[in-house]
Amino acid sequence: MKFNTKTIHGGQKHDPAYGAVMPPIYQTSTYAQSTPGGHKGFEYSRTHNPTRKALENAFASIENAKYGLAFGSGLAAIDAVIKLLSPGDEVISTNDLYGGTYRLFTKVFEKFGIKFHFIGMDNAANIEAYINEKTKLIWVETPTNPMLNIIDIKAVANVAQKHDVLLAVDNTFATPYLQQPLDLGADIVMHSATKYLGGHSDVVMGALMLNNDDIAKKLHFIQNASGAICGPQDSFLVLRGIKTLHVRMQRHCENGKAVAEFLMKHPKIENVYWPGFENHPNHEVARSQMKDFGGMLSFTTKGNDYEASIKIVEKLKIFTLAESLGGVESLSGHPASMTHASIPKEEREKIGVVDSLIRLSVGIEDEDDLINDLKQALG
Ligand code: P1T
Repeated sequence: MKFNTKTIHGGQKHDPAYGAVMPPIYQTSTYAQSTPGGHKGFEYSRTHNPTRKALENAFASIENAKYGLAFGSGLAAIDAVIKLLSPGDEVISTNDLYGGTYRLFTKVFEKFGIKFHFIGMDNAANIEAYINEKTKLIWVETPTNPMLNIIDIKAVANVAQKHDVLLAVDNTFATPYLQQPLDLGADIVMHSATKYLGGHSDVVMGALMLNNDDIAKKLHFIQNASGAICGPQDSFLVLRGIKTLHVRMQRHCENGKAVAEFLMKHPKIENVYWPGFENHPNHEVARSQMKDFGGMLSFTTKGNDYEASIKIVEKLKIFTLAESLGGVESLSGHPASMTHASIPKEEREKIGVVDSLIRLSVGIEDEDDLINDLKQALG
């Protein structure tokens, strides 16, 4: 089955009770048993729920995975992956990543004796210097949030395999429409399904997809034991969102390109970070591992003018100033004070998250309206 069919039918069966085409919302915490253990495969909704199961099957299908797991948020999904580790283990992570992931790693898990190295991974060869016998996991975001750096998944996977280290890829910005990290050698794919998979800014959810039986068993255990699951209503909404992922992504990419090219030519703009530009440092890698360049981009104003940047986000009308991304509507964000405020200023400035940086999640509205909105705000 090809991707555009999988988004609609992947892993799905019509409901056995009445043939409902859409999976019903099984709004139940528990299931009747005829005798202890005599049930129809479902006993308690933290462990399993038929609506969540339908969604997890869809998650697996769109990432070409054997297993899919749904969590109450993207961070809950990441939390489950780190719980595969033990005190003393080490993780090598990209240094440009969602602020909340950085906060989870440094403020929650360092306390439990897990060590994190945050490094630039533009060149996969950088990673080997940080690998030792305690290294258990490499954590990659690509494209990164918010600098849109591109990391060569295949090259990192080669390093991970050579040293018998797990590779997890946060595929939130790209979505499986653009890139499928498991096919490139990653062991685990993670999503903030809050973003493009849900697609309508109405749900907070996380996803993990993988092929390895043993790791899947461990993650299912953690999902049930820690209990950070999502409810059936939210499962239904994300399942519905996934059905239009391919058409939404196509438009996100078209509009993203138009906005990036407009900003690039604007006299008040200094830098535009978008992997579709030929002078983007890893443009060729993006071209080879992604189908298109996505709907996310960041930019700075001339002279790194903080005041000017704040004025722009205040004046934008169609782009709503808000946390999050990946919904049908366009959003603007100021990473330094919003999504990446939990990263110390010196650390974030090293990777380019300066005070004038604005991040855009380009939605699927009419391209002309989006450009005109930016024109008036910049004017
Ligand atoms: O918000 P949540 O569903 O828990 O997902 C966390 C997360 C993980 N990974 C990436 C790449 C993300 O962008 C996020 C969430 N990001 C935002 C809320 C944001 O505005 O960047």
